[in-house]
Amino acid sequence: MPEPRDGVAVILLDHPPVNSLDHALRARVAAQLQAALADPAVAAVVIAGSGQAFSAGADVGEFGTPRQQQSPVLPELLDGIAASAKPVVAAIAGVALGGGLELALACHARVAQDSARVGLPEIRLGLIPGAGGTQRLPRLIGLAAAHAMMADGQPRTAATLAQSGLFDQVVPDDPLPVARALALRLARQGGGSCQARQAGLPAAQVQAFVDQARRALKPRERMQPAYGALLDALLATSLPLPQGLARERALFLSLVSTPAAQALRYQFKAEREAVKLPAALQAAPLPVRTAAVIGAGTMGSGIAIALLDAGLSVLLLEQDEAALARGRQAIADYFQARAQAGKLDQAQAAQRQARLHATLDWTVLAQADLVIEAVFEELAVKQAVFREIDRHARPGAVLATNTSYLDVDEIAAATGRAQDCLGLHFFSPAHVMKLLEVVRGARTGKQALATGMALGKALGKVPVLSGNAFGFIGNRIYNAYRRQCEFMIEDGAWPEDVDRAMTGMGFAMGPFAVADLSGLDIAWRMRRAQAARRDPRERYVDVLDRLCEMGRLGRKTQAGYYTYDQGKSSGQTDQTVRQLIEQASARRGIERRPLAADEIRRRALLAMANEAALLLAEGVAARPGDVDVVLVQGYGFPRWEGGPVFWARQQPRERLEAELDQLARAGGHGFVRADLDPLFLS
Ligand code: 3H9
Repeated sequence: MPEPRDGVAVILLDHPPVNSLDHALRARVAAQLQAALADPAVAAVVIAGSGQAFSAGADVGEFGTPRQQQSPVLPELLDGIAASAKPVVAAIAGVALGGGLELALACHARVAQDSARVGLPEIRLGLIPGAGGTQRLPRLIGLAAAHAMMADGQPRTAATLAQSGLFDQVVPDDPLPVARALALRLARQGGGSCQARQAGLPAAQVQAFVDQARRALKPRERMQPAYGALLDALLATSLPLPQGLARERALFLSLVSTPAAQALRYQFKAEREAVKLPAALQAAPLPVRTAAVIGAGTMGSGIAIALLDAGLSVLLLEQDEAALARGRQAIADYFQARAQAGKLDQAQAAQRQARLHATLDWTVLAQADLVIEAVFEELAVKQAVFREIDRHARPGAVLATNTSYLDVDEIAAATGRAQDCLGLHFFSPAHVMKLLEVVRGARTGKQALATGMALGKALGKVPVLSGNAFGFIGNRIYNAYRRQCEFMIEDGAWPEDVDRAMTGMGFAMGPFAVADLSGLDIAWRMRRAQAARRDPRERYVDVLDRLCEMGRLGRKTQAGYYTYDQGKSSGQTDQTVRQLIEQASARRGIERRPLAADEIRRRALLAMANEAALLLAEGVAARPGDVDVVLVQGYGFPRWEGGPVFWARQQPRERLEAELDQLARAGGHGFVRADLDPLFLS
């Protein structure tokens, strides 16, 4: 610890990259605090971060290991700070998350830079704050505001919390000098304000709040133990602080090893691994300041918005003035709505729009560092666009096709520079959805690939590398899943049984409700295109085709697998559909039998895991975790279940193999049974 200046000792949290509070850092802080308390020259202490963070909280890698329990554990360290006879002030810049914010809460006072981002994101790891957050935060900012921060887990800027009571001061610049001055002032006044926050909150008020919040829990929150535990912890705020802290600790420890917490920690790591290219493919990305988007439809406009939001200049190209005007208007409407909702100020909205240049003139492509084609999903159309791009784009520019299924190599072949071409599969709405599949063609160069991944990160997305295979990672798995669900309705389940089973495990929607929402005609068109190549021995469920032939194209025609009342989004069972399904079963000679929810889920998950193993064996997915990240980020797979690979790894291997054999028999000809080994590697 440096010599105290003016009687203030500064304890610097110094554990790059984010000052996570692992055992070594906890021990260092405890030792420095002890030294400061023992030093008569020290009147007060300031704890500050270094680098980009105050602290990102407990070390996620330590969870479930003995080091997490090694003294000083975080609550022990924070008790020491709170009980300190000399005032301790937190100087917060950068992020203060989880245990990092709890450390600040245990201090006698807090000074934050207005841009600091603070939050208690433990719920996103299947936990509750375990070092005082559930007890100290409500005492400072009130139950409702504290609950909101802990239940959504999202960081907030100190500026937005300036009036909340969380901070003693919010300052525009470096908080350290202000924190020093405050610490000295507190020392002169004879201590901090911690003692005032020992008492419990009014019991009746706490009970009423918790009862109401429990009633308001959403179904997906009820499936995760941390949400209920958070309310149990809040109930304890009516107790004196030491008892409340003990209750919180017990609840926290009961959550650490739950399947949900393990799955969420796995997702945390898998997500951070997925965004990095495997070592053999790494290269320095090219700088991208100006991007061109070709096609101003829903997808193109969404991509343009994502690029503008990330600070890039965007050239938006279309074939005709009317289409261009529609795209330009959609983008303007979006920024207007954001400004009206208070998410952007008018100046920011205007700035973002000013970086958009919408034009019919293809020669502007020469200004672009990166071109993203987002036109109609048809090979010949995309190839024609790529030929044109090849004529105008500057040498070395990265050329991307936004496609969900098409062959990136065939599109790249329309240019004379396949090394600069790759696929960027955005998900709709492109400015909202986090997933971005970055598709590596046979001749995609490392630099183009690295640029695609870096762009994804710059857009705030989770970019995942995929090989160039029909449907890439996500749609390949989703198709296998949907196909299995079709088998199940032919075997005896109804669409609503399947949908209910999947939403019952936390999927946002079931596969048949999704199909109705996206429109059955998309799949129908693809099925017809593939019909000539389909092996007649393959098990093929034709219910969707029959529905389409009847004009039942999904929600847009108020009828698909379900029927929909005008303006309603939830569908109803339809006897016509049941008859169609019964006829399909009869044609295949299947005696229908009811399928229990558990069987439906296992078959669906097994089909996904089987396809994941195939994708890994084929090298389409680079790492098992990548598959799970794709399913969670892009396909509504419940994050707290980890993903299909994570699920498979939790199953006894013998049971998995036996059930997969059954699945292969039920799938019949054309079902490719995978060797499951790739799921269990690394
Ligand atoms: C907790 O605090 C429990 C307590 O209540 C009770 C305890 C008793 N630990 O995301 P990035 C690593 S629970 C370990 O790529 P960004 C991360 O793995 C904790 N490592 O950067 C990555 O490493 P690598 C509550 C962590 O700038 C590197 O830092 N806290 C931790 O996009 C950069 O991360 C949270 O949940 C950690 N806590 O975002 C905070 N955090 O380079 C979670 C990060 O080897 N973290 N790393 O892949 C975040 O939200 C973001 O990482 C952050 C930076 C905003 C900090």
